[in-house]
Amino acid sequence: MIWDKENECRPRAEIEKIQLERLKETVERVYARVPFYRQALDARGLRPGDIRCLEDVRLLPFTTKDDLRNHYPYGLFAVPLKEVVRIHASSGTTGKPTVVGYTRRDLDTWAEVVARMVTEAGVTAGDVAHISFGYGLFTGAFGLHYGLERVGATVVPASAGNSRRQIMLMRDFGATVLVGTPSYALHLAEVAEAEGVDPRSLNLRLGLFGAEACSEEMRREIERRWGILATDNYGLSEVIGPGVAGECELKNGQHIAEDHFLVEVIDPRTGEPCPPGEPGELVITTLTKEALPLLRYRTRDISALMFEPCPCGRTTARLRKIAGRTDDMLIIRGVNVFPSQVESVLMEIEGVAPHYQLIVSRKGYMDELEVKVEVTERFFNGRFRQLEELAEMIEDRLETVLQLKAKVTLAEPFSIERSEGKAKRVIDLRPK
Ligand code: DLL
Repeated sequence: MIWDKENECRPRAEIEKIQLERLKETVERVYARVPFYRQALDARGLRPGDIRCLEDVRLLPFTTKDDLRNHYPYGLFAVPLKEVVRIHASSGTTGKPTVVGYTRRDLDTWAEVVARMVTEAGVTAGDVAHISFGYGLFTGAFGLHYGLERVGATVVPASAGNSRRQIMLMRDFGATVLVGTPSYALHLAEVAEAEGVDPRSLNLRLGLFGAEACSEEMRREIERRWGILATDNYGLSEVIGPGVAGECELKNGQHIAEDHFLVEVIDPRTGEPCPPGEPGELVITTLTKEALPLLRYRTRDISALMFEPCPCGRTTARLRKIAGRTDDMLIIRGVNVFPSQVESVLMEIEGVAPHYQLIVSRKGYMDELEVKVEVTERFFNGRFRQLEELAEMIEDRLETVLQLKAKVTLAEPFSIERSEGKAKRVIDLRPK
């Protein structure tokens, strides 16, 4: 099923024509209404009329999370607060959150792009969708909620927390779709098993997972434990929330809502565009947002664009699975390490559970990486020598992939803290 054939299946040339029209409108709008952008364009000697083709987007200034923070809370809004009907915010790692606003039309757009995305994954009006994202300032729950309602699914706004109750509700209400973070989905499977409930015995057939990175191996584990099809979807609050891009049932890249978002891929060091298909930092310009239009927002997420036609019939460009963020990239003894690389190694090893942490510390002048990973119950009850061998084997494999020696610590089952939202995988103890 395709939710909005007209907008999802246009020939490439038409998509680009619409993007250009909307880009011009957006630049005019922010120049007239947002002093920050007027100054930034003036400083470059640019006028809105200078944008003549899509490539001209490169003339425009970038926007960063710091710009939003420096104009906390409403300084980049392009409409008076009277026209804003909803506020969300994303928690920063430090200090104040990043605040985003929506007009009535923005909320309508949001529900539309999420409706497309959930239909892509296979949701229909016949589904019962259990939302285990936390309701609140985070965009995940409300974003999925209104999109799922729009397609006519029966929405259960369970919110996060109280995992045993979640299992009961899913079972009693006959949930067919689970919405949440991939790490929480795994935790819920664990809780179900501990309660003596086989996750596969529930009615669940589909998972809509997003808001954090999830390796292919982790996805397979979720699919196996729950007996479902697990799809990945991507978004960020600054741009709208969930609904920017999502996988169809073929799980072959995430279709971008290109009539609403213009996505570029740049080299994060130089700011120059990457050659087509090459990975780099995603930079997103909103094309239809009213309350908070953003020019060239630096997402810090690393991915690549895919333009090959998808057999599902949609013609939109797709995002390759997010490989990590430019800022969760750890540099350890000069080596770039993404938590996702470690995850891929761990998930291939029998005897370890998909719960792990990367602990980075410094001894003298040397950075050290410790990978703490839980072993499964069966292994834990085994012989000491067997555990030692397991740790050594993981160390070897990590070294091959990371080109770096890491110390592996095996932890008891269930000893690493579970998260109900985004998992915290990295503990960096190095002095700043
Ligand atoms: O996480 C929006 C969202 C909610 C997306 C629910 C999908 C589902 P923020 O809290 O602002 O918004 O965090 C955005 O989360 O820049 C990525 O680093 C990361 N992220 C989001 N989706 C994915 C994904 C929401 N599918 C930040 N894969 C983004 C990997 C993701 N990382």
